Amino acid sequence: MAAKPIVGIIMGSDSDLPVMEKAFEVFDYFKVPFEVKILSAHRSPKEHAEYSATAERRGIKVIIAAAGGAAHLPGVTAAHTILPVIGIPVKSKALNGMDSLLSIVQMPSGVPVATVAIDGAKNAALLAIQIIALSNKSLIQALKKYKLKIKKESMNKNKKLVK
Ligand code: RP5
Repeated sequence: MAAKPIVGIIMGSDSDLPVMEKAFEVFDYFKVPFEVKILSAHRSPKEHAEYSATAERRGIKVIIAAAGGAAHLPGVTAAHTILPVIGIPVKSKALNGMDSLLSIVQMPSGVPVATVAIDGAKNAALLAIQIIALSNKSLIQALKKYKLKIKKESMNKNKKLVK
């Protein structure tokens, strides 16, 4: 039987999926079970509200919400839950994602959304894992190993570049 998801990943449209693949890879690497839903705060508002409001009692620990343009999805999600919400601004055609970024990062005081870079799905997943690791010793060890791995990779690459 598949493990119960502890991370909820939502996005406003299936057009966000290619950006989100990077997050799926990170969760697979750390063996963190996650679920993925396409839910829009303006196209399917009732379904989105229901999902956000019930996530905590279903065992979800962190929600990642990706959206582009007038990207209200992460903020509206945070309005419905006490879970930490990480917003990913998806690069938009008209404004290159600056609209998405500002819509997500400029949440009014009292309803926070942690915001990563435009198309920053990998960092969103790592941040979610770091939050979950606070109460999960094996994830702490896995994160320490991961830090060492990226340090080694970076040093090896730099050795080849600099004499
Ligand atoms: C947002 O509008 C989605 O998150 C997506 O980034 C953007 C464009 O959606 P589509 O027109 O591609 O469905 O709701």
